[in-house]
Amino acid sequence: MNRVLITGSLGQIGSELCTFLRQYLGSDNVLATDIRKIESHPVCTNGNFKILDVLDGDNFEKIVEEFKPDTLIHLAALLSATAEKNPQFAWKLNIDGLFTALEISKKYNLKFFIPSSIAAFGDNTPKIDTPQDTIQRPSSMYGITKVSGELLCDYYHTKYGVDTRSLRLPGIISYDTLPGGGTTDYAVEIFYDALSKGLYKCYIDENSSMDMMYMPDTIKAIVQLLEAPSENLKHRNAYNVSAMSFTPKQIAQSIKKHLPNFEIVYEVDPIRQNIANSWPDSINSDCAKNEWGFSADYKLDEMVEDMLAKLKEKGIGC
Ligand code: AKB
Repeated sequence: MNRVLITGSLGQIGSELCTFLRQYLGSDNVLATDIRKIESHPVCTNGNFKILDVLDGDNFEKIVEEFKPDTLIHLAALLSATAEKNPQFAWKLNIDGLFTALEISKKYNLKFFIPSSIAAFGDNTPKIDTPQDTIQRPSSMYGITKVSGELLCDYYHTKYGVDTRSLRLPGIISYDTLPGGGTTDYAVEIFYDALSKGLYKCYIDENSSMDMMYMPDTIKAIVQLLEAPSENLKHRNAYNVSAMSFTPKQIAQSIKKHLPNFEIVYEVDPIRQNIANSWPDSINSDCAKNEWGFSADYKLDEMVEDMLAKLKEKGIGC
């Protein structure tokens, strides 16, 4: 990976991955793209940036021809809660967009990364210590696009030799850019409301356990996977990765250690709760560990301490 084009760069993962890769590879070697431009955003001002709708294949190809990347990181997608509200468009963006990106990767011989998700599992998947290879019958449209995406990436690898790689990401917790439209977003929102209001109304039931990972571990995992020797990757599309698994009640308890007056109340949203109920409680990341050395540095308490410190530095709650 020497020269990277990123789609969906203004999203939660894209914005931080872009900043990291500009430092890691040199700013000239990263092209950030997104469907919109935010004039004052560091992703748009601190390096190469272009507007790209991934459904516009001609423009996508033109941008690749001009920039000549060797790697495509494809992050443009709808997340689970938004996808459930607009399933037709979710299919179009998540699958047609992926198809276009894979066709371009085939034509220009690009290494390819796309996030899959814990959403690729469903009700009849083993919920605890979910294995790498297991039943995948998701019930959400987002999950359906993620399983289809895994299969498409496998197809392009075995049939055309495209170097596709993917991670089944859990909920990602970060302090830079807010997530948008996911089921696990509560685990980020809770920090903002804890600091600014001392109270969080949680839309997920207090005892619903889901896998999560802090952004520094997420960036590390994406880069490590992209740099792993191809021959080591037996489960390319996609690897289970998780750093911690907790319930709203458990994260609230951890936040209370720093903010003793913090209160959490529950107003469960049935759409997002249904999605959460269909996902695993905790997934097994052993294949990622064994095949390319995945490891995560942050568990719940370390993540909470760092999040609160970083958000205070940003002036949240002051
Ligand atoms: C979501 O909640 O939709 C995402 C995910 C787990 O893929 N954060």
